[in-house]
Amino acid sequence: MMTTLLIKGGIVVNADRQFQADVLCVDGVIAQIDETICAPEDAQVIDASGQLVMPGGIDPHTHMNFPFMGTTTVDDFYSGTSAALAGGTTTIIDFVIPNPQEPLLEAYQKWRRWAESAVADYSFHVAITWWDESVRQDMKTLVEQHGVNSFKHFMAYKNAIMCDDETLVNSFRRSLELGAMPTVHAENGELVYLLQQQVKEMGITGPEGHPLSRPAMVEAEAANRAIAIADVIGVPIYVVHVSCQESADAIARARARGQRVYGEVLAGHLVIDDSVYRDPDYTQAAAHVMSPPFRPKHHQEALWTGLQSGQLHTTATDHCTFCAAQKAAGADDFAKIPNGCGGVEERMAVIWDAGVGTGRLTPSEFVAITSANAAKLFNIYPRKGLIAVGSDADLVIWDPQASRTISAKTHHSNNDFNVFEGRTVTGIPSHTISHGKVVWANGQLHVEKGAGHYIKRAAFGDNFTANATRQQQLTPTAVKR
Ligand code: DUC
Ligand code: ZN
Ligand code: ZN
Ligand code: ZN
Repeated sequence: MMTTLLIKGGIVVNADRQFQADVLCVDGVIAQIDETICAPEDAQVIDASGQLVMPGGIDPHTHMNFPFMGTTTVDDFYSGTSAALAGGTTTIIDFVIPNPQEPLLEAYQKWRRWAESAVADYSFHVAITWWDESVRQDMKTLVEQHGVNSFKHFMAYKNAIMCDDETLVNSFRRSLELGAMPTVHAENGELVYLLQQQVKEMGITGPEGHPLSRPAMVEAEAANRAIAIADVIGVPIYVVHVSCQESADAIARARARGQRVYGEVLAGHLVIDDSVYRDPDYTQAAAHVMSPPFRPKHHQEALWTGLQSGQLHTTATDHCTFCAAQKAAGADDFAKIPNGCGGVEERMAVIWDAGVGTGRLTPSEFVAITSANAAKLFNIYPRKGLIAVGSDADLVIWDPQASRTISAKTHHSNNDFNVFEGRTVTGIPSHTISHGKVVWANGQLHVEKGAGHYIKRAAFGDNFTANATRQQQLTPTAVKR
């Protein structure tokens, strides 16, 4: 059946410009954008006057249904993508994370099955957690047959999913050959392990030990190392959840030398600081345990200026939800608290409120960092991340005047906690449209289990290189003797 939706009277905001226009969506695709469009027969019409019409958000970093640290996240793909849509995010890029020795393709198929309940579009980065010839082969199959164009490397989580340098080097080289973007969780896992033991020897076993074991320098070391490895190999690199000034500086320095390095910032790191770990209530403090941890306040300014200046590119959430009962596993040892916090529903409104609402960002810059840049960096632009004829009709109608107060009592995640609890945000979605269908309107979800599509992402082409001139400098010439 044809579905026709006309959005009338709003201001279309793309990353490059904004203009007043009506938007007609037919069968899941944007069919027409014009100053005035007359409603076709049978069209559903939304009056968007006084509101902004933006590309639906893309959260390039979530973990739904993730088995991690002895338990599994409370959000599966159904609840997690429902929450996403309620917050204006219409696409997530989640992670396939094989256990060491687990064949990549088996892990990938497992995650694809788990994601069949998704109500919004989704895609997968695949983590490289171990190395042998089969991994090399499976990376090719994933790129060429399954639309995976990015691989993730955890530089932390020793004795679990951590990559050593040998695996990083092998995988970065393979990524370059295949035209796939290597991404890193930058924390030195060896140092985290050492500091966890030292902090516990000092008698600190509560959640306040978590940030002490993962200071900014631990992140910066890994960010610098990953960037250097990528530079030598000649492959671009994307650093996930940049949380501190030192990592942001490492990225800016590399970019100033001409290297292609990209940085992602989490909504939580922009507005929450490390005082949460000193809350006397264990449940409150443990609920904020994620890695990298929330940082002393001054780091937030570095993240904002990175986004404003274009040195940092995307925003995400690392949505990875564990409830109070799961967080209780670390009551006697902070290192056993399952790492992760939510945010997939709150990201857009929190960043609008703290970014556009304060004058740090324009609405177009907001679209860039919440949608368009992720679409470009992961090669799904302009299908996603743009309001244009032929693009997917994944849209958010944004009411810049409306406010709401965030609470676990009203959010759509299965979690019993919300790290943004009590925060009142101005600027929220009145409608979310996924595939030309209204899936969120005036506080109500209208979702259909399994309606989300798996999004294949093509490999990058011939100009996929960290920096061609620098690679030429590295090309050796034998000395004739
Ligand atoms: N950090 C988290 O807090 N959770 C999931 C994995 C990660 O890197
Ligand atoms: Zn991570
Ligand atoms: Zn993550
Ligand atoms: Zn779709």
